[in-house]
Amino acid sequence: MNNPYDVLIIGAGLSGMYQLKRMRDLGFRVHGFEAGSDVGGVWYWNRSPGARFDSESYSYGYSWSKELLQEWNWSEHFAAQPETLRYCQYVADKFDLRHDFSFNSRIKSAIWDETRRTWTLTTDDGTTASSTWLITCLGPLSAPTPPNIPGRDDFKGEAFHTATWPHTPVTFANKRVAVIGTGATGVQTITQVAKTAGHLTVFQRTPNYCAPLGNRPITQEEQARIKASYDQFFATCAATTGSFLHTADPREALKTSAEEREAFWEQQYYAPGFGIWLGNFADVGTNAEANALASEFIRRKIRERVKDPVIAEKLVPKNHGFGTRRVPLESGYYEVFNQPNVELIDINKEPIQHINPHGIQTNERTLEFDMIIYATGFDAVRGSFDRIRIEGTNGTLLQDAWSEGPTTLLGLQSPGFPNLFTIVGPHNAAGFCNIPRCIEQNVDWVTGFLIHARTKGNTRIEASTSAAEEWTRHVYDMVALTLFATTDSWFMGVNQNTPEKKRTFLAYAGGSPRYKKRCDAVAADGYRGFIQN
Ligand code: NA7
Repeated sequence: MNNPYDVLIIGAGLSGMYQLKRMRDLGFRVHGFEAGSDVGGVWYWNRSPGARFDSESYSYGYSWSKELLQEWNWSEHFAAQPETLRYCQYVADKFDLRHDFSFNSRIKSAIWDETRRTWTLTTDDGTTASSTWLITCLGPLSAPTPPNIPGRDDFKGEAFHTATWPHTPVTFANKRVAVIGTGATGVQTITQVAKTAGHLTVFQRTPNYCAPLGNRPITQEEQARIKASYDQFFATCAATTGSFLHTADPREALKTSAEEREAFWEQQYYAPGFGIWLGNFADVGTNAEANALASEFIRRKIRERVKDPVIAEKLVPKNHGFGTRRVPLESGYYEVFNQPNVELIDINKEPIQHINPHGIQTNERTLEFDMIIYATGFDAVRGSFDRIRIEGTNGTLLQDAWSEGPTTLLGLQSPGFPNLFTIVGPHNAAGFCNIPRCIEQNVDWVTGFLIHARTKGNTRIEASTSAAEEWTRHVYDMVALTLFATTDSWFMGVNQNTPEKKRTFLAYAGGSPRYKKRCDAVAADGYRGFIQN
């Protein structure tokens, strides 16, 4: 029996949109399913106040259409969520992408049939579709985790997780607002909510090393210069570790004089974007002593910006090193804590006991709120896979196959799950990347493989166990050269609200150029490590 589709895609974010376009342009019969009511993925869901890029806008958009690059005008160096969502919608309109997606269709299961060499998807309303190839474009941060605080559902006021923010306007004026969580999203939300809230209470578990974003509008002259420089921007991104416009300074902090270090950090701290993190001295991410010096610089900055030394001390990270978690970029975050309408609660000292209909009960106080905002993050990378029943050969569930940590080949396939490709899957460089740059690499590589299969007449591709084990070892070897594993973060698959998940590194720390080189070598060698027939 013929499949109605050659390729099915789950997700209409930046990966799904591009993957669908490539498949359709090449004449594959393709269809996509998306849980949201429109395209945009992360930018469709995360409408929380202050949500915006930490990548330079012009380094983020798709690179594959020169016409699109010239047509689209980013208004700011780091665009806000509404503009990025408009960008995704513009792309969908321009290339007529919605036509081949079913929206409001959350996939519940994906089942492999070995005899027919077919994947069958079932949506939450019972619709089914089958194809030879299945490509997941789920995004690494799309399984939100509201906190497991007793009584959460009893709260009678407004309550939102930042990743499922309402599509209708939310106001904070004269309201008593609580924000739980101080990761990148919490930092953006808190800064924005503090502007108008009657009173804001921030519940913090772990303070982060935040640094100024340095955002500003793009002037007309800059716009012209940006449009003339795209080739150069993308060439720079292709050569840097994380595909950002920033890359490590070859000097080492430990071999640089204290004055020179200080001057460099001072400049990088105020420079726009990730310069202070990704453009730091080469040893800051790998050597604990160098990292301690950089951490101390940022701690000093926090103490300078927060007037009350007791509050400042609560905001100073002490249990991990600078840059071992993703650095939240901010626009006036620390100054928020100088405002009389803002209170910071360290929940290590004053734990939340439960949520009641009117607010939050800590071990010391009963606090009343009109609104509670959960900025409590995601079940990263694995979570969106685990929320679908994905059944491979012999009925094996992907969730079980990855329970001790994922085993993948290039982060793009897992043994036992033939014909399933995972764009931005675990152990893929895209998890550590200025993500559209790595999405394009992932999509182009998978597309090349499917063209190869079509040419050869192959209808089954499966990562071999030995090749996947070798890649997984390499992933762990690479992260061991860095300081990332020294702390808990979503990179390490740690989220307080998913205690059942094993702590395991989920990205690839070897850098995008090394990753791409490896992918290209595998392809050049007839897709070595993949069993094809
Ligand atoms: P993150 O970075 O995972 O941050 C989640 C925050 O929520 C973090 O401060 C957590 O504290 C806190 N959290 C989580 N669960 C709880 C509970 N139960 N109680 C109190 N506090 C809690 O997610 P974000 O959305 O901010 O950012 C994710 C990425 O999106 C970011 O890296 C950018 O790439 C954009 P913890 O640190 O675990 O102590």
